[in-house]
Amino acid sequence: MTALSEPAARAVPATGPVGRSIPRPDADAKVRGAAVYTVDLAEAGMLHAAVLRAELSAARITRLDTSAAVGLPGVHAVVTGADAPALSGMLVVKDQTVFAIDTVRYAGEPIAAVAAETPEQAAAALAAIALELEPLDPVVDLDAATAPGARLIHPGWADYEAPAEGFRGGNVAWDARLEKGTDEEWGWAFAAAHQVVSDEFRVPRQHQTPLEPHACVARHSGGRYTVHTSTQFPYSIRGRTAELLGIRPSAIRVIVPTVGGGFGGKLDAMLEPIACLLARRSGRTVRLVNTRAEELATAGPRENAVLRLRTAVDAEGRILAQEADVLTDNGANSSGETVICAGLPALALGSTYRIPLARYRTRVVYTNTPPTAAFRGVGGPYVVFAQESHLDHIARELGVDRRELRLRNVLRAGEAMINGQVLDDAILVEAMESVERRAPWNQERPAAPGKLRGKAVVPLTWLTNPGPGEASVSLSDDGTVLVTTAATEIGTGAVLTGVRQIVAERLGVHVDDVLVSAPDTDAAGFDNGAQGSRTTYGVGNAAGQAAGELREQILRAAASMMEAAEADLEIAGDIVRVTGSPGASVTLAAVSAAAMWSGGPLSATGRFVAQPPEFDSGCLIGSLFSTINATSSHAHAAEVEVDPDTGEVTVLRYVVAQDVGRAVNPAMIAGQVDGAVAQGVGYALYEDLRIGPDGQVLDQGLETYRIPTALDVPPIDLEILESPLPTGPYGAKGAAEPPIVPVAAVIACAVSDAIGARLTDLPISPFAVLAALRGSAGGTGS
Ligand code: SMO
Repeated sequence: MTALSEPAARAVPATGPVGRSIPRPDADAKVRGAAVYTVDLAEAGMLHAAVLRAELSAARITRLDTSAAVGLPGVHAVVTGADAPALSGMLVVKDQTVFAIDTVRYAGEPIAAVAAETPEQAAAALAAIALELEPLDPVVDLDAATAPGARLIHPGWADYEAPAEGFRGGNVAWDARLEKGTDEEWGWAFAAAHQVVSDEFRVPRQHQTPLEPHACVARHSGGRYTVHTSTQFPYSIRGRTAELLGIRPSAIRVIVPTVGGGFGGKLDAMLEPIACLLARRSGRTVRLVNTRAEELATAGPRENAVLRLRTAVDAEGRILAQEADVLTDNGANSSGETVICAGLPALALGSTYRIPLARYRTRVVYTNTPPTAAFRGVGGPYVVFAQESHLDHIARELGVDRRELRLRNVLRAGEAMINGQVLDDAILVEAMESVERRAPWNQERPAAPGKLRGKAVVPLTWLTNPGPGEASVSLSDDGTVLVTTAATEIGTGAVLTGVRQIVAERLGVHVDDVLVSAPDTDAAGFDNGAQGSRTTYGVGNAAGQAAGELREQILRAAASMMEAAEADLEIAGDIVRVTGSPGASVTLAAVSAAAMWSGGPLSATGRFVAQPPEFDSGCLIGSLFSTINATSSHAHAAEVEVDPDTGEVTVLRYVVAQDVGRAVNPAMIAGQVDGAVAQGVGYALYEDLRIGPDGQVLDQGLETYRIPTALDVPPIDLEILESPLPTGPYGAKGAAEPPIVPVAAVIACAVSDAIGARLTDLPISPFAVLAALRGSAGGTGS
């Protein structure tokens, strides 16, 4: 629930809440440590669960005997793969079971789980489980996994159910292609090209590292499960847990307490099926929380990838044709979003620049490593890193100014993106100009003695998740308004400020008088989750539509009470009054009471799903991601300083122009841009979730997995641009996800400019900088 309303009537604000930086109502409790997260939940008789995880990344299970563990003091339940044989997958290939059955496919894979009265008893029970593994040769590297004759990680891949059919086979879990242009056109473009430039890029895994790890508390009673969990997407938890347990989704109720961060990493069921199995077996409430080591080793990070680009350009640097071969790492199964996102690299490569001919192929590859999953921007940050570094390479080869090269190729409003979809509201050039006003490209700022300076600017088109959702709005007996939705506030403010502001604006009530229910799948209908910046946009649309209907109901009821015409009435704060005649009014509380006993309580439900734009479906093969919904335009610029003796990179200046359609709450948007740039700086310079040669995650804590701190992030100079989206609430588009997407690209290009050498791998560690400096005696110059 949001802040409680005050009982007294207050002055009506002169303008509505949309566009104002109202403070978030959850801030005080979060700052003081009073907010209750899933990790804080406790109840009498609650058991503590622990998971036995594989230490090898590839093995046959030759012995699994839990009998000694079952009899230990305080142990109430032990479960294994025999208790949960069903296959599931994140919407596509169903290749995952709760526990490894017969075969281990990644280090960290659950093999058994226990629930006991104390964590110590649970640990003792794990130690008493007899497990014997016969090692197999791990397949860890993407190129090795796709080489002819590679050992198959899922020999039975052909038998897996895949609700959407596409190309797959062997260690390729999914293969998505985009092909634009005939063989003849293709041959002509390469023959006519002034130059053909090729590059290969490699990026590691990046972990979302939410402060609150994955955590859940489950109980089973009356034939149903209730799960409190830290998630971005309660209906995903409900559906996937049910599939893994082989039961109906309606047998599971998911409730979401305060969430301590998600960043894409909390879209999937992970611990919930295990906790549910233990709750049913024990008849008790069961708590299961990841340790930080488990979080890093098993909670799906952004996938590592290899990208190979080859581009034909004319003498002025205009792109004639481009080829991309992208390998992304699914890890051992398809429990995360990596397969669904197989179509994304093609769209990300071709939604910012004019690319007349393209052959893009992305293969999502099985390896004996932990499954990968969504992280803010999904594949975008590495695709854009590769494309932008490649464009810089082209500019240097041709001797064309790097900013000018981008302006020559960047899409204008009305032009089509790579999938044939018209980019109708693009303001990419305006975004570049916004950045230019604040950080002029030709303004030379000298480096400190002994240091090297570099700069870069990158435009970007990004999307808003189009997924469905509904929200209900009701008028309470005291005249306040309750929004009931399964949409989840994961810390962005989208629910607690954005959606509330939209509802308050639509109704004409005080934003403080709009309360929002906590997500509960027994109370609210489907919502597609806090992903792809969809909450303010999609949930805002659904809740705004409901608020519009509720407004009509309120005015109708008030009109009959006041014997006035509905058209003459308006809602103003906590009253309904005759427009222009302040004396004649009734309170919303009185309207609620009167309506209650005549027509019944006042409430309405709104719903939204984006209608797909027209696009050229003929160019896509096996893509589950075919259109680019509710596009927004961006430009980022960075200036860096490099110490050539130590390889250290300092980001001196960071400038952002971001089109949000309409800024519903500018302060919340600025917060999202700050956070996204910080995560992008981490991805560019520090973060590398290291996988050893045998497939084990080497980083077991935040001592070695280096995320940025306040000292690493420069001040961010943001200009919010508004190119209103006709189908967005008050014109709003998604705002929270996109600002991470170009960060690694712009920093990498700036470092490359500073040192006069190309960089092809992330992160740009001091070692990488020194190696590039040494390898480039004479340099390519900038
Ligand atoms: S990776 Mo996100 O939560 O769309």
